[in-house]
Amino acid sequence: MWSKVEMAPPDPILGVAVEYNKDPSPKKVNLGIGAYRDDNGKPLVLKCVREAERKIANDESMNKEYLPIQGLESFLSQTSKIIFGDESPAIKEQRVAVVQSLSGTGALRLAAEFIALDPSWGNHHTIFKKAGLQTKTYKYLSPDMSLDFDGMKSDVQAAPKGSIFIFHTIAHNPTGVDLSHDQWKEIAKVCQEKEHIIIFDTAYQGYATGDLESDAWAVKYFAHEMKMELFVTQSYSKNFGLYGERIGALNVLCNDAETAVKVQSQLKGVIRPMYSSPQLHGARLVSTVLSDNKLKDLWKVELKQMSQRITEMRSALVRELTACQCPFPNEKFSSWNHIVKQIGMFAYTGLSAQQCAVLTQEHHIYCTKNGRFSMAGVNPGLS
Ligand code: PLP
Ligand code: TYF
Repeated sequence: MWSKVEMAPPDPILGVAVEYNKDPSPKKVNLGIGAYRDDNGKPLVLKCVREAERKIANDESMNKEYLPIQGLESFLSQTSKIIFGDESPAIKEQRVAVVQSLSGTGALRLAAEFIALDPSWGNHHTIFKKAGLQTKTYKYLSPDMSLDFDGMKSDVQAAPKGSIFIFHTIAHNPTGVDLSHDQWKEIAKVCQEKEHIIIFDTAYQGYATGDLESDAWAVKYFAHEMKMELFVTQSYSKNFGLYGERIGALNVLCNDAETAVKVQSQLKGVIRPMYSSPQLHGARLVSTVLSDNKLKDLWKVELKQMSQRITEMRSALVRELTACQCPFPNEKFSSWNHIVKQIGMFAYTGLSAQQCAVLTQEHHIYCTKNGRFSMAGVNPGLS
């Protein structure tokens, strides 16, 4: 019955790890997946997470009952504050409908399902359908690796009224190129005029500046200054190092508290037939850390350490490439400095798929074919 099923292509990012694992060379380096590694190239479990796990393990009152559909209440109340800020008027006015999700990917999927389902957004539903459920891209990066702001803005402007835009809150993957505050302001104005629906995808909060507050600037500007209704997805994979726990959230910012209650009820309707209720452990870990000031401070210190190490590795890589007079990816480049200017977890090197293949075949360096290096995979032991 299933013999005619064709082989699905490997995931372009996760497939790199499969190839890496097959390579017997002791020199091999994995710059594929965006997952933090320490100075020795090893995965890192944060101290605050270990401490939270000990607390949970020793607490006999913590059972393993099912969570409610929307998730762990103590997690939900904390997670919105992380992105909108402790003093957020939107939270105080109870205008945020929030549900726990299977990390950032799950949150995005919930947002898409909600948009497709909500009858009051029939027009957007039609747009999705008319487009054959296809997505379109907007201009973002210039060939010289700077932001193509004019291109982006004109695409946002030219899109049909009420289009759905996904923006990366901070530390754009894969380019490492973000908008300035002034550029965000211009984009926000256009989005408001065109009544676009914005989904802020937040997978790297804390990884750009090392500071949670400043990394959430764009979301807070759209929410509090522009007073726009928004979707905000959150992932705790990177900034808590909780990759396998699959913990995240979807926040839907509404104009009033009454709407937020109705929206959350609809989100529960999306969740129930998909996976019934979310997982407990990751939510408990995050909420244990966030509700204990000592652990929360430790988290912030550890997050800063991770982001700083990556920044240092950017400089070190450029230093080494420059010292050995490594040729640039192509004639459009006159230095490797774009790697230092980029922020977040990745370096978008400008290397072609062919050049990446040479790196892998001749030097056992594994990266995605678009020339993206996960900078967390770089460490001082490699030079
Ligand atoms: N969005 C972006 C831009 C990402 O890079 C990632 C991966 O980290 C995600 C969302 C979601 O990842 P996860 O499902 O592991 O939280
Ligand atoms: O871009 C990355 O490396 C991260 C991790 O299917 C990731 O976002 C990669 C592939 C994937 C899910 C997450």
